[in-house]
Amino acid sequence: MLDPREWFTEIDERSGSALSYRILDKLHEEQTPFQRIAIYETRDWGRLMSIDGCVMLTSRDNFLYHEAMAHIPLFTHTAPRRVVIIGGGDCGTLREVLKHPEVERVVQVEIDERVTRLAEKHFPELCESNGDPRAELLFADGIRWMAEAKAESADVIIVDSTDPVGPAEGLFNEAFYRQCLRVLAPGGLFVQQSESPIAHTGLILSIHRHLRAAGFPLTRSACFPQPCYPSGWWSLTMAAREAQDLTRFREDAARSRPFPTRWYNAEVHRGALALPEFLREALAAI
Ligand code: AG3
Repeated sequence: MLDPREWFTEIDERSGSALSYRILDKLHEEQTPFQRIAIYETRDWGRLMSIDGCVMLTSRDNFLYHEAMAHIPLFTHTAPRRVVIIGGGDCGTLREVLKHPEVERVVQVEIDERVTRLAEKHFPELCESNGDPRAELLFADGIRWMAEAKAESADVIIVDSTDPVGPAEGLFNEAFYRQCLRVLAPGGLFVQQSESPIAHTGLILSIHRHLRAAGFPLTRSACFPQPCYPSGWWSLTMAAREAQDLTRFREDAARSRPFPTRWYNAEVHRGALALPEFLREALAAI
């Protein structure tokens, strides 16, 4: 029997499942005013950050999630210049967004400065673009920030949050989505991490319902692998300010992108948009 202290386990009560990593060391743990953050050295997945017992990322596989969250919306938008990231404190999404040369300004609004400070220390590769003059890192409540933001001031809003419990709960409802719609400029696109297609299907459906109720005419989910999250399979959900076909994207630009990626390419983008039958049926019925 292995010493249980040598394993980090995330228990996902919602789906009645758990996920474990062999760990070598706990590098840090602290309670911030918002949440409990821990950093581990794993044996096989590099470093791992957890928040309130939930895996946020590992060094080895975070590129899947971060590339999906940045490149799918940015190649779907026809001319993404002004980007807002809500959450995203580890800066992995920010780094991918800044790879797009047409992006002129990115404002990231993270509620908990400690997430960023710990990422700078333990995941420096994710923070390597934080000094980019196009990026502004704010530490504030994203819900309040959005309510006070200027109308039509963003082309893309990316919500890179924790699960819809605790500080992130208010990022998954109609009131927040209404503010996002107001802040989006014509042609604008909203995207949110929307949990597991198989383990949290009901949540995905409710995100679509609330987005439509808030006035977004079109919504679309995409699925991608993410081994370190419950079920190993994850999703993002996009919503367009105007009725625009969200299965279309700047495919030529995606093919000739002037930056390296490890997951994203035009083919996986198209593949991620293909909905599994159970999800397609469930979404058709909302
Ligand atoms: N994204 C965290 C997604 C939610 C993970 N949920 C879980 N493990 N139960 C934020 C971190 C990546 N920037």
